[in-house]
Amino acid sequence: MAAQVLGETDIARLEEVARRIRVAVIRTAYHAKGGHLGGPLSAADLLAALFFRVLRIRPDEPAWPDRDRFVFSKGHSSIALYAAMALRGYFPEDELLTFDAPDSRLQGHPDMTRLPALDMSTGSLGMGLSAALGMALGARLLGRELRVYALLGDGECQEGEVWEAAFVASRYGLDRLIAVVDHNRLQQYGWQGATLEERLPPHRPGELAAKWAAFGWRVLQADGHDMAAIVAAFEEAANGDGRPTVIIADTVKGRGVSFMEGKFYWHTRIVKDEEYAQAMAELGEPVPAEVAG
Ligand SMILES: Cc1ncc(C[n+]2csc(CCOP(=O)(O)OP(=O)(O)O)c2C)c(N)n1
Ligand SMILES: [Mg+2]
Repeated sequence: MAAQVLGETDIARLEEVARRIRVAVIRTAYHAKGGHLGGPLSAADLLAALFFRVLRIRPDEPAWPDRDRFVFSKGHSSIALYAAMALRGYFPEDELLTFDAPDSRLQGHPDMTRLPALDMSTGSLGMGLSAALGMALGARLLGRELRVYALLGDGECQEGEVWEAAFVASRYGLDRLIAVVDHNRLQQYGWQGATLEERLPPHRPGELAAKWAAFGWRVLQADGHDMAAIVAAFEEAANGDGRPTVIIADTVKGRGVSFMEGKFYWHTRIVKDEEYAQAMAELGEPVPAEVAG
């Protein structure tokens, strides 16, 4: 596929989608009085690009057999996935406020038995790439020209099953399988660093790229908050060279809300009224009257 020219308006449109995903993440977690924040915010730009540019999908026909498949392997960040799906038209945005309620389709971790538009249930870290691998093999067997994308966390890449799937994918030369790693250098707790607030990253610098390459994958790297760079990486990834491709996206956990950025303890936390107001202001969203003052 020839690279498509991406104009400034396209980039601005995708950036606005990412901003709206972040707003929805904060609003949803605030109303649910719980939920993850750091990981959803780091993945917002990647999800905007995927759902509004990269994935060949039909929200009004979710079971379209030739759709690209998407496995959101870092399922704990489901709020951002649901926000992207709502904005793309899979279900009304208001439904986001049912997040994590017992009878909601939007469970704390994505459940495809509740929300059939999902290609996979996730939440137990490490398993998503294996499912994506199976989908890519199945598509090849059926002669379907679709691609399979899987979004993983960098902490998740400590799971052994990730590497079992990685080795099998390259052994089969599945070049329509594309993994993306949200490389925000933090996990839930991790190993303590110099101070109580600091945490060591799950991988040493450069280690993640070297590992994927050693497992036979083509490795692309991109700034995961630079929309033009993200789209360019996805376009390059679509030109298969006989190997599966991983895009290592450099991101910041909590991106977009100053007091959450780079702080491991914002992985999951209750958002207080004043924090909600500040986060909305920073995201350029009118501060809701009920918490403004
Ligand atoms: C198998 C498994 N072990 C532990 C957890 C609990 N858990 C949820 S999120 C998380 C940290 C994930 O870190 P990372 O993959 O880097 O995600 P991100 O930084 O994008 O939030 C952990 C340990 C889990 N969901 N699954
Ligand atoms: Mg991480």
